[in-house]
Amino acid sequence: MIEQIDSLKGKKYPAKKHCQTVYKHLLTKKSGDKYSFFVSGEADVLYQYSDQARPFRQNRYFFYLTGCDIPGSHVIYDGPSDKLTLYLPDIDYDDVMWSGMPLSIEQALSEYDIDDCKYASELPSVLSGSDHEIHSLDINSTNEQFKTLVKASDKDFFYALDEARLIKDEYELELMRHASKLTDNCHFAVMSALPIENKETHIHAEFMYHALRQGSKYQSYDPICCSGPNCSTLHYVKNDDDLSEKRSVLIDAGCEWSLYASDVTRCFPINGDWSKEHLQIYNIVLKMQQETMAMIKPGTQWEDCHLTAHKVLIEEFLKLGIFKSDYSAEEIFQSKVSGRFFPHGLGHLLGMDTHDVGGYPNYEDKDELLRYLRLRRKLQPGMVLTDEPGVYFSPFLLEDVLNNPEKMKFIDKAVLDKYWYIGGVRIEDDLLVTEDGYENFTKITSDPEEISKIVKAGLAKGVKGFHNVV
Ligand SMILES: [Mn+2]
Repeated sequence: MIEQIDSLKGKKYPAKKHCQTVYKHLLTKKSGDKYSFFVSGEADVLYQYSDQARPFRQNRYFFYLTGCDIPGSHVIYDGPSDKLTLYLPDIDYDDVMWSGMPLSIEQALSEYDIDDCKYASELPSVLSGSDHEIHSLDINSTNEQFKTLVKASDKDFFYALDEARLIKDEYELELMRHASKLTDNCHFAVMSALPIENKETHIHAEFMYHALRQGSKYQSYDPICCSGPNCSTLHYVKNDDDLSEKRSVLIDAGCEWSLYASDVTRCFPINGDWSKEHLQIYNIVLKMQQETMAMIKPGTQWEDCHLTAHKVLIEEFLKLGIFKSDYSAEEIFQSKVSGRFFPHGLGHLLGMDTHDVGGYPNYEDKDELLRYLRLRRKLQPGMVLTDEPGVYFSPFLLEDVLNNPEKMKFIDKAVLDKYWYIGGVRIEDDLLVTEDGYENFTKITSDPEEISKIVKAGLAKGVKGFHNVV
């Protein structure tokens, strides 16, 4: 069931419209005009040798077509008759004692934006009685029993689903704005709670506590909570080191709301005072973000934004002296050496998946600056994406540069050595592409002075200012 928020009261998740949009995209790829689709949701799965279920995560394609997160459900959309039918799992009377009564057919019809609702036991006769092709996702344990009745793994069907999910409607955007708002509050809480945080684990706990209190039971992804040199590991999730002695903190975490994601990164100095080098790097990343955000509007090729971020990094590294001024910005850009300091993409699509569908990345790209960019297309109104430049000082990533005279000639090692302790800085906001620019969902400040004030105000409260000390 979708948790209600005020702006969506009385409205249903627009499943029917989603089916129609998918069907429209499918027909652009097919010569015929009579198709259906059949998609199975996830089922409850127990851990091996245990009676405990794995955390339930609904199949995103299924949810997109139904708005339903009941385990063991299926859906059929019949294109020619424009009819959407939800199939609920047959009632397991043994389970009612433990789990209570499941949603009834009548309740499902009033809750979801569907034309009809039946039980799954009717599926074999419905599927075998169809006179046209029925597309499905890949065959797995959820739809294995129907595999002879459907056409699975059709690339045109996946294309249609992904193109539909690419452009968010107003209902989806409200869910995402809400997820972002909760995430803002969590980041603010973490920045304010330094008196009780002396391990990375405490940062993680502080974020999760405020997420759950606000009703977000699931995170969009495992929070990345790191400090000092650990910040150079892009997807650091150990989150168990001491904060003491380290001066920089990076937290990349986002709440989920009704399956829709947010994805936000903020950095701050642990005592509220930016060190000289930390602030220098922070301001470079902020400039990379500001200059690329200013380019966001319909028609912009995302690769251009990504490469602009690299150019800002190079100009600023030349000013700091990390890159030697014997070489031009263009020579350094062509050498690709900036990719060792900013190895990931500038941003990715965001939706039900944190790295959402429709970006068509090319992980085989020969250009190492573009290889990990998860969004390789022009921006369109209704796309939601992250803008998340970063600068890292990773011994692992820089090892082959340090040992390669052709690349090392651009770098002044003595200057570089002053920055290792920071680990890395990333700033990440969630943005909607609008008709004439963008809307930034992320409101938690990224201004270094304001961040410093928030951290210091928290520190001034002292440990006694917090109730949740363990
Ligand atoms: Mn991200």
